Amino acid sequence: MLILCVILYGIRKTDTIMKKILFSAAVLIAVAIGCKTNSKSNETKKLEIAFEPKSNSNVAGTATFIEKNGKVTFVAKLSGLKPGVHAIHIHEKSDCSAADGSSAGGHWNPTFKKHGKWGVGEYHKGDIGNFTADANGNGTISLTTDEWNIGSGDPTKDILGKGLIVHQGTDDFVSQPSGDAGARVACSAIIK
Ligand SMILES: [Cu+2]
Ligand SMILES: [Zn+2]
Repeated sequence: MLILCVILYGIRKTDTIMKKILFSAAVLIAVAIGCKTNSKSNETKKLEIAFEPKSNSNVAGTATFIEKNGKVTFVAKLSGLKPGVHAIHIHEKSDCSAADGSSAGGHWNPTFKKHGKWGVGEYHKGDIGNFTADANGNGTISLTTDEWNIGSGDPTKDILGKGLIVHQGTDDFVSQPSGDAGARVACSAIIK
């Protein structure tokens, strides 16, 4: 009887250990799957585009959009500008064919708001704002936002198929519909 009990106890103990091993394995597999799923949503998307001069300017430069963890970091580097403050916006079309850049259309405004300044009242999704070109005509602007993404297909966030425009003048953030920023001196299609 005692021997039988010892054997039964042994089996139970082994059973418990087996359960623990199986449970640990299940946890490990779950964590592994979780990590894999996570790494997929953390995937980085990168888009680098070049500006072409418009309105008889000599403006050149590049812009990069990097999407990571649900946010897009945008950096534009420009040269050949008139020293001073210039507006930069995302416009509604990726068509830079017109000599004056007008083919890119108006400001990208998928949420049907007024033109303005980000974070202050109403603003267009394309209202990046102003940046300053130094005495040599070089300027840089960067921002990180969760209001954009690259290629999700969500019309209120997806920047693909739009156009990036740099202006001769300054965005006053008030004038409608585009901040009275003047001629379009550079254009870049936001496409892959
Ligand atoms: Cu503009
Ligand atoms: Zn605008």
